[in-house]
Formats: sequence, structure tokens, C-alpha cells
Amino acid sequence: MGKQWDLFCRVIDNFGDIGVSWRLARDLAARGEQVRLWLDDASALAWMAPQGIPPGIEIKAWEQACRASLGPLGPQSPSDVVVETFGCELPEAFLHHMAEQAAQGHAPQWINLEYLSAEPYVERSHGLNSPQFSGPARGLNKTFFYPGFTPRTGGLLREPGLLQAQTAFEPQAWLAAQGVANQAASGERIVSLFAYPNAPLPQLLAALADRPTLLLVCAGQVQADIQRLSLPATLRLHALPYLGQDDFDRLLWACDLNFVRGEDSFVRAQWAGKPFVWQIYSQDDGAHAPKLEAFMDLWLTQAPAGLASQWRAVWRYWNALAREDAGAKRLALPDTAAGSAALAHARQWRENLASQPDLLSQLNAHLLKHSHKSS
Ligand code: TRH
Repeated sequence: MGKQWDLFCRVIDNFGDIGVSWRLARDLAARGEQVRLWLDDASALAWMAPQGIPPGIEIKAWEQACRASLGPLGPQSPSDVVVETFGCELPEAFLHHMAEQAAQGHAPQWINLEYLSAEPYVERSHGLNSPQFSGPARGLNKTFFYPGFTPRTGGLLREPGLLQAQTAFEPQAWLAAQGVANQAASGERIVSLFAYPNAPLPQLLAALADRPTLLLVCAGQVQADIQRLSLPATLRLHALPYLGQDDFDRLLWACDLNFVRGEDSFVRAQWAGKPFVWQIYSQDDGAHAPKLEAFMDLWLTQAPAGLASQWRAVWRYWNALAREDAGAKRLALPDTAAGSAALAHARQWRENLASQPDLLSQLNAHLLKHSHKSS
């Protein structure tokens, strides 16, 4: 019997919070753990999880964890691990419940799962403890767990069997199942688009006009916006419905180039081993600019110089961080076809990441190492 996990997720905006939490919950359940996933808004699961809720996962309403009458979660299922995603702040009633458990000699291990970044502070902050000196959780300890791209971070979510599933994947059959006509023989480039509404769409269309292209556009505002623009004659546009998370992954595997955003699709694009362009979640204080640069520095370390400068220009342009530059008046995409340097680099980056332990294995190792301190 696995551990009992309580995962807390607040949907701030978009789908990243629930997307990451849902992946983590599924990965836990697949490894035999028991998960209660507490959500303040579960509506996105209707499309993200079309097969329903797998055994081992229970969806709970956040509101229920706020009730003082929550009571013990049951002697059969006290929390072993509590995960607060992205500093979402646990309800006070639940903190009381954790303290009660601790008083009975079963203190849950408490993890704050942080946002993903390649910035240097991540290695410094990963694994830091925050002992609680006041409030309902006094006496408990919270540990900061940082995902990341290097061995001194918590790594990335990567469920067992992911790379094998990709190897067995048949893109043409998958595309046909989505109702996309097969024009592989014409040498058509296949591109996916998942972006924020401020992306420079006309410039993207211009950049894609140089060869026959199938553009698979994800559901949402951008899909409506791009359909109002005039399309190059060489471009076939296909509007996708909201896909289940597994099919979203397959979309990335099927394409020659993926435009992704936020956090979870950004990670999945890296696991796809295909060239990609990341649109970072923009912050009012501009904190996204150094975050984008830090990732590019790491990601491009082993890329050939020409490719590295092409990618930097494309990514900065796509993120509105260099449109004033003389050299970046338009989006100039690198070649991403079979045999290209961009594809070789994407594969080599994936290999580098896959040589590091995945996030959940690292989290479990951390919990095991520290379990004696909290029991
Ligand atoms: O939706 P996002 O922009 O989420 C963002 C980021 O997480 C950001 O860091 C955070 O601060 C902000 O939300 C609040 O992009 P992201 O992270 O890629 O999440 C999208 C999720 O939706 C991901 O799990 C993939 C999933 N998805 C599908 O499953 N099917 C689909 O059709 C689409 C379009 C997305």
C-alpha cells in the first residue's frame, strides 16, 4: 500500500496549475500511491482527463478543507505527505488537522512544490526548510521543492514509460484519428500552436509561408484570433478541440515544431524531443525576461553557434523581448525538418534531461531520507 498524499492546487488563471497538479497526481497513482487532489476549480478536468479519474485519485473540493468540521481524515487515511503547489497556501482548517496528526505522532511531510525556472536561485533554494514558529501549523516543517533542469534541482515530472511510448507512437495514424487529412507525401511541415493572445500571429503566419505547412492550433482565444487573419496559400490551418492531456502530448510528438507556453506544455515539448518555441508567462514586473534568458543559456549550451543565435532571436521575438533590435524585425525560423541541426539539438537536450532522475523519484527519495525526522 502506497503513501496517502494530499495535493492542493488553486487555479489562478490558465491551465498550468491544474495541468501540473493533474500530471503529478496521475504519476503518483500510477506508482501505487493514494492521492486526494484538492481543487478550487476542477472544471478543466472535464477535457484534460476525458477518461475520467483513475483508481488511486480522489478529487476533493478545496472548500471542504476549509471547514473546521473537517475532522480527522480517518484513521485509515491520515496524510503522509501534503503538497502545496506553487505556494497556494493551505486552508487554516487543514493546517489544524496536520498539527493534530503531528500531536498524535504522525506528522505529515509537507512540501511546497515551486514554479519551474532555470535561474541560479533554484539550485540554492531547492530543499530549503521553513520551520513553522507560529500559527496553526506551529512545530511543523515545510520544505521547498524546486523542479529544474540540472542535477542539483528536483528535476522534471517524467512518468515511467514516457520515452518508450514516444518510440511506439505513429504520428500519421494519430493525425488521421484527429480528422487531419494526411499530406505527409507532399513534404508538409507540421507545426502546433499553443500561445497566449499577445503572440505576434501575423508575423508567425509570414514566417510559415516559406513552405507547405499544416498548422494545428490549440483551442482557446488564439485559435479564434488566427482564423480572422489572412492565411498564406501554402498553409493549412486545423483548429483543434481541447485535447485530453495524453493527446496533447501526442500532438507535440506528431509535429516538426511546437509553439508552447507557461510551464507544463513547455516541459512536455522538451520531452517530445522536437524543436520548440516557448512563450513564457509574462509578469508585470518583467521577471519573465531573465527567466527566459536563463533557460536559453542552459538549453543552448551545447547547440552549434549558428543555431543558438537563430533560436535566441526567434524566442526573444516571440516573447516581445527584442522587436526593437535591428536584426529582429521578423520571425526567421530555423530548419526543423528531419536531419536538421535543430532536431538533433532537441534530441540531445532530451537525452541530457532523461539522464537525470525524474521529479517524483527525487521527491520520494527526499521523503524517505527525511521521514524519521517527522514521525
Ligand atoms: O495554461 P498555461 O499558460 O499555464 C500557465 C503557466 O503554468 C504559468 O507558469 C502559470 O503562472 C500560469 O498558468 C498561471 O500553460 P501550461 O503550463 O502549459 O498549461 C497548460 C496545460 O493544459 C498543460 O497541462 C497541457 C494542457 N492542455 C491539454 O491537456 N489539452 C489542450 O488541448 C491544451 C491546449 C492544453
